[in-house]
Amino acid sequence: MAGDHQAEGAPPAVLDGTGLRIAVVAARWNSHITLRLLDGVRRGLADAGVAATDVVECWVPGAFELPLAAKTWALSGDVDAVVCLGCVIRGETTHYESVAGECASGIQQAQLETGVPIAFGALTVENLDQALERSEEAGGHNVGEDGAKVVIEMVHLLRSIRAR
Ligand code: INI
Repeated sequence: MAGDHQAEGAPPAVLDGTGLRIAVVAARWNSHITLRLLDGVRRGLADAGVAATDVVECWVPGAFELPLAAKTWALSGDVDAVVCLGCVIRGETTHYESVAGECASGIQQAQLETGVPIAFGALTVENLDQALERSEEAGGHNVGEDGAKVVIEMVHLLRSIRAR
């Protein structure tokens, strides 16, 4: 999976999701892809031991709206982390750079301002084939599954830093 790229020699991530509460925010735009990413998140969270009852899912119109919903979850105090899912395809829009760029920087801004891990599980791709390649079924590459693992690792990392 992508999260393992160039990880040789580095210590393994802590991927125990037991007891963690996670919000997933998915964009309705290109939902044929974001639904595949959602499957990946569910798989990644379940594999890490996150209870299905500790996962809350919601939808926003498009990738541009992901940061606001994610920040609202982060500020709610109800969840330990957020995974954002979207799909922006360059060929399908004249404002690709704006939607993709604002989505990415908004998510980064939200996690920096709140201190709550928020995964950037939004695909920013050239075409549909690339989107399909990054949202595969179990055993294949799925950026949603990566996002699930990323937030679990980051929750543990931030807890260990704060406990020092
Ligand atoms: N939103 C997406 O999530 N993906 C896209 O590819 C896309 N395109 O092509 O424009 C898109 N646009 C909508 C945008 O996210 C907002 O919902 C809209 O601009 C209203 O704020």
